[in-house]
Amino acid sequence: TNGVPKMPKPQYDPKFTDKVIAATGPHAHPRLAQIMPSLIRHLHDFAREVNLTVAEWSAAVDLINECGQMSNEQRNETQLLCDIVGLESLVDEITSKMLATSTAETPSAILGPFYRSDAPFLPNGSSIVQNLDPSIEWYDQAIADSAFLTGQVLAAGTGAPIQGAVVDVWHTAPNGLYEQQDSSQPEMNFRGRFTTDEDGRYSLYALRPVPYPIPEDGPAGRFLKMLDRHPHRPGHIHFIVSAPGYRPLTTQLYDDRDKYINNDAVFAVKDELVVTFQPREGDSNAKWSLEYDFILGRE
Ligand code: MBD
Ligand code: FE
Repeated sequence: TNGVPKMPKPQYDPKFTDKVIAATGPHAHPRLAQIMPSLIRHLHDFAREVNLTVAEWSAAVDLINECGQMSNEQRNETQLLCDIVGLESLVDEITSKMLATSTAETPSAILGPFYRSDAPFLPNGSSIVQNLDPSIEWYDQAIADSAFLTGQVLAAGTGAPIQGAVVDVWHTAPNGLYEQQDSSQPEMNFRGRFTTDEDGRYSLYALRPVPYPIPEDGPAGRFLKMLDRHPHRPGHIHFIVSAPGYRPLTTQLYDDRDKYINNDAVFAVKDELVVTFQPREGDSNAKWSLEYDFILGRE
């Protein structure tokens, strides 16, 4: 194809990779000693397979450096770079398969780059939608998508409700922006932590989520464009559900109305996490409702 170099197959020193692997010392960190031979072998095989040039390797180093430079506690660009090559989803899947104690557990999904660990604790039945006002450009959509979310946090195996579990939830505004990406939103908008009652139940008002493009204003987005890929994620609501004695569950729920449900730019959708919002009658605060139980595995 045009502009792409042909691939001659030079001969390389067959002992080079073994020499690099053998440089690891006897007192190396044990897990690193276990995994580095594989990483080195795959990296070297990859570089030889594609005849990676110094210019290309250097461009990759620049890309990763640029990701690191623009990362902070509110946005993790290196993580986003991993997301678009499916690495965060793959690692999440490996981890949950390694640690699951029961097939009943709610499947996990990736954290993503926009989590904030210090969302406010709010009472059950309150709203994570702050200062909704008709002057906001997406006001009408927020009303049309207003949703009541409820469900129980349950123990895998016994199905017992877990009292005092924390449901940490976050999603974007109808403009597709998380509050820290959008100076017009109040601090911590669409974020909150809810503590389950004696029936293990949480409840809150939120919005049906909208599809949105992952940020294209940084190196990860530039890379996506170079791959001729779209940036869209299906509408999703993030959750971290935690309780003492149980493994914390990081997951996302996806709205089945979404056209990107089978075409997620970061490859995080799982069938069990796709939900159907139901029309809600007799509640002036919500046009839709969703009931979803989270099932946690033992630590
Ligand atoms: C997101 O909002 C997100 O949830 C993930 C996983 C990646 C990029 C943006
Ligand atoms: Fe997200």
